[in-house]
Amino acid sequence: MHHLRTTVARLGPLAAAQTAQIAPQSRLLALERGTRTFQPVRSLRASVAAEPFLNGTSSNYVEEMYYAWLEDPRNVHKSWDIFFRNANAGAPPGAAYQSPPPLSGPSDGTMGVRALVGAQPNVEKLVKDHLAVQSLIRAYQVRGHHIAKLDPLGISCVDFDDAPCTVGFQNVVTLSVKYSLYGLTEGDLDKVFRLPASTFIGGNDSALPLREIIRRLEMAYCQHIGVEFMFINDLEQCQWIRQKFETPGIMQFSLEEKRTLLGRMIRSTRFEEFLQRKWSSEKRFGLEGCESLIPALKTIIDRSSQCGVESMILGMPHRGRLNVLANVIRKDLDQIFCQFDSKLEAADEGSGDVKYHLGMYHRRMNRVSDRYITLSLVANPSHLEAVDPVVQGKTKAEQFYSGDTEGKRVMSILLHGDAAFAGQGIVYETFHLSDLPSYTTHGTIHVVVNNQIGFTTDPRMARSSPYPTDVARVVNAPIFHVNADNPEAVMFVCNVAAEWRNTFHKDVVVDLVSYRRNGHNEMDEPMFTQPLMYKQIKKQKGVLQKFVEKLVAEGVITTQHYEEEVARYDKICEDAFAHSKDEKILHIKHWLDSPWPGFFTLDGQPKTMSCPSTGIREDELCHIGNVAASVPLEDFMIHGGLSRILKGRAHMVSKRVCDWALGEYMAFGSLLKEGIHVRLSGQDVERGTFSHRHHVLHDQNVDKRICIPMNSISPDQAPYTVCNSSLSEYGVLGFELGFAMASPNALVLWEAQFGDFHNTAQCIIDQFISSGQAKWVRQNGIVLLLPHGMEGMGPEHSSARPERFLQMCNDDSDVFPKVTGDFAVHQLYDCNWIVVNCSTPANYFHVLRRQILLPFRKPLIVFTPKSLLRHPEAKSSFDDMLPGTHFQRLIPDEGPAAVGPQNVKRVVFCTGKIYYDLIRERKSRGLEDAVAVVRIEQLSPFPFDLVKAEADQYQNADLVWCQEEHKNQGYYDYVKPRLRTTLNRTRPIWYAGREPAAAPATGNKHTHLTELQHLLDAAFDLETSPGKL
Ligand SMILES: Cc1ncc(C[n+]2csc(CCOP(=O)(O)OP(=O)(O)O)c2C)c(N)n1
Ligand SMILES: [Mg+2]
Repeated sequence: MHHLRTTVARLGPLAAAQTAQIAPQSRLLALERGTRTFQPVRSLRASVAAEPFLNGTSSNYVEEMYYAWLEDPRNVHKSWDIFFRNANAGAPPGAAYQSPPPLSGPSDGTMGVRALVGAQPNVEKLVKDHLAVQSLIRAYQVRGHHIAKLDPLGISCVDFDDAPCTVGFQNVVTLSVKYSLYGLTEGDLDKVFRLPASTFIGGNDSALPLREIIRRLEMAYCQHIGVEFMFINDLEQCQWIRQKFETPGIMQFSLEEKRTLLGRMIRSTRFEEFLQRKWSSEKRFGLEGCESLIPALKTIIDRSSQCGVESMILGMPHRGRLNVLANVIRKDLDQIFCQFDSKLEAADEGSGDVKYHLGMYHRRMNRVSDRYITLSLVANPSHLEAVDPVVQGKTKAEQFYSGDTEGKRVMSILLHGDAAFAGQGIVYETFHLSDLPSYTTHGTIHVVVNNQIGFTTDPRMARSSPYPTDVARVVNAPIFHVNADNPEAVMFVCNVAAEWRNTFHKDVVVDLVSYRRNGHNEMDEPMFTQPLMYKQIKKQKGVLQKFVEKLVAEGVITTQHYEEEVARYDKICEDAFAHSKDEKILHIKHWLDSPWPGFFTLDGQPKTMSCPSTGIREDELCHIGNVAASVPLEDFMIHGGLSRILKGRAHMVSKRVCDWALGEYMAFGSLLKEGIHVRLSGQDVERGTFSHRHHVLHDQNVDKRICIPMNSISPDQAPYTVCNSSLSEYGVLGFELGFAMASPNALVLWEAQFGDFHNTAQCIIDQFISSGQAKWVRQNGIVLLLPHGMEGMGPEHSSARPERFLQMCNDDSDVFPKVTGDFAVHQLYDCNWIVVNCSTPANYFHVLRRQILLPFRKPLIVFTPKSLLRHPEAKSSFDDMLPGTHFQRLIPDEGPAAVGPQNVKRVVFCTGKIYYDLIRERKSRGLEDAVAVVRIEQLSPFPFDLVKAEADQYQNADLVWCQEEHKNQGYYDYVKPRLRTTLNRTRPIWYAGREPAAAPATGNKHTHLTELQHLLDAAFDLETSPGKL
């Protein structure tokens, strides 16, 4: 409507014929631009009040008339013709937009504004009625879901008072859909009205009586399905949805479809009943009250498979998970049942996990599509919704590896609980990844098990939005609410959802409005907190029973057929139960969600227990270095500052040295050349927060023209992906973890802008990265790059919180390990993750390459530098990166102290950047003979063997641990017991560092420097021993 008004306002002086040539184009343009097209803001505020029929829902109709008139003034009623001519002639709002002229009036189009006054009432009513019908249709499309019968209990607002949050479907009902509000009367019900192009209720008819219009709209929008979609900006998408729901007779199913649906409902319902009979006191988070979830998922899978999808990756919470495993993924029932046997011993190492968290991978034939499909359910922690971005990352990776650039073959399905979907911020973060080029999975189907309760909290206290699904509106995802007590309606919306995803490749939400028959788990008493709701639930007939009665009444099945089907499935369960007793041992490996074929031996072990040298040939170093210094595209104008950086790189190559950025380039480039995909993701990683990386070059003259030299290393290299992420940590780290899960043959790195920001992704770190292998026997080689260092920048931006990562390491602080064979590799194999703080570019280069050259995968946490990126001494020679070289877990002192160890009075152990402060101070004090500085580069697993060798070498020296972090932070608590164990408590070890503190660093630069000097004084004052560790 704004378009009409502004067009009228702007083109006022033009004649209608002239306008007609211009307007259709602008209309087309608006359509083409789709969701990102916004109409210009209206400038003439005064006329809004003066032209009430141009507002709101009637705008559609008037706009249509207007466009028809623009094409040919004879297309519309004379009254409209004159109306638009007057508007174009510049009639002032108040006068021009009064009633249209009478049919009998002057009709040559030259009528003046005054002639509009005194229109005949019957014409006025005709126009108004048409407008009203348009508005009515639109009102149903926009708000029909408010009065749809979505709640199977029918009580959703019964006990909802006037709490600030108006939740519950009845509360959002608006009377505006009642025709009387539009000035229509009983007498108009049998009048025939033309239907606009924005509705499909007519089928083949272009006009219908008002009574029938309302009936059809009620059928489409106000029964057991509530369609929320009119906020979508794209007109084509809106039309598509209207067609799917409004076309008369569209919601009909064949007998076969109904019987299949019944079979699925029987499985879903009887499975829960079986578990309840056998293990009545076990938690299983049953599906009772939302049994139609199973046919819902199966419909989505069938339809998607018919559309060509071959692999589906699912993420879901506890509710109904065992049922999904049994009846959707088709995990063997005996495997599920033996999980209930607490006496079975686990065959695999690690903690394992409870049965409703485990994952699963299965390939099978889909009977409906006759095509093979792979289904995987990703294992997840208890933390609700945390798995969402992980599923998306894994899906993206599978799309990437299979060359599925449009998401036609691989897709994700995410299940949610109503309380978690509304409450957890990660849902929002995940939605915001959905349309970003390097993160999109080309549409996810979300299914919400909306049982109208979360544990003991009802929606009035759980959210501020009417629906639990409102978060999906931010990405223009259509939302299909459906009463889950109507399995046919559920199946219908699931079909539409699958078709939507496979047509537009955008997210869609199915909201299964249901209830929870039992307490939160089977042991819980729900009457404590929801007495009225549960009184109603106790009266509620089960959905299967209702459905069977309906089918019997319709003559689709007989009671006998139903009973036979039930008996057949019950027998399947009983047989599987008997079989499950034969199991002697639990294999968590049978629950693996992401197998890596060929990477391990057949029994799942690493193929070797050694790691080759991570060095590369000099010519390769030179070649990669030169690529890093070049702009491989012709006529590509880069920024002058960048030219200097590239020249600097070329200079370094000629001098056979690397700085940090070049070391990283060498690692990435060489792996790419060896066919390993490298993916670096995080905020501003393309350039690098500290402007050191510059992996994406931008043409200074052409918008969006970029060049990624890393992809020009060799013609048969693997592709390099470097992507600036959305401003999210939790979502993006979860995504990259999922990406790394899909294949062991990729180096996947997530970089935090500053290390401390990782704490907003803490759940991914705690629940997945540090403990994932122990819980789910699946390995992951993700790399976290966490800029860290006390540089006087204040409490924030300083610490990546090494203490937290170290506290979660599983190496035993009190046991000096047996040093045999390839100890370093064995130690890595046994650990839950690797934590390093490299002090040289070469060591950083090696540790990145080692990630891939190891015969197994472990997460790698790297504390990365900030000022060291440009520190003149933090450079490495090519000699340290050649074949035969490797990652150094510990770097011994190589100066005068090491030459005469017997003269050394003190050994200072340290890690990371403080090393450079220490050697500067040592030099200025002339203590190079007397003090050895030893760098522990791999903090965890702790290099017990190498630390011991160093301590043994300096028998006459006292030993100091020095760190720049506060004493209650950094590495202190981790290294202390390990140093003591290494020294077998025969020698004391002292501490030089900052005092304990609440904040990671001071905000005052001067204080920072003073603190630094104090700790250096403590490290080098050989007369006084600093405080004992
Ligand atoms: C992040 C997180 N916070 C709290 C919990 C504890 N918790 C487990 S289930 C649950 C209620 C979930 O409600 P809803 O999402 O509606 O799922 P439902 O159990 O109703 O299917 C809560 C609070 C959790 N698992 N995860
Ligand atoms: Mg719930």
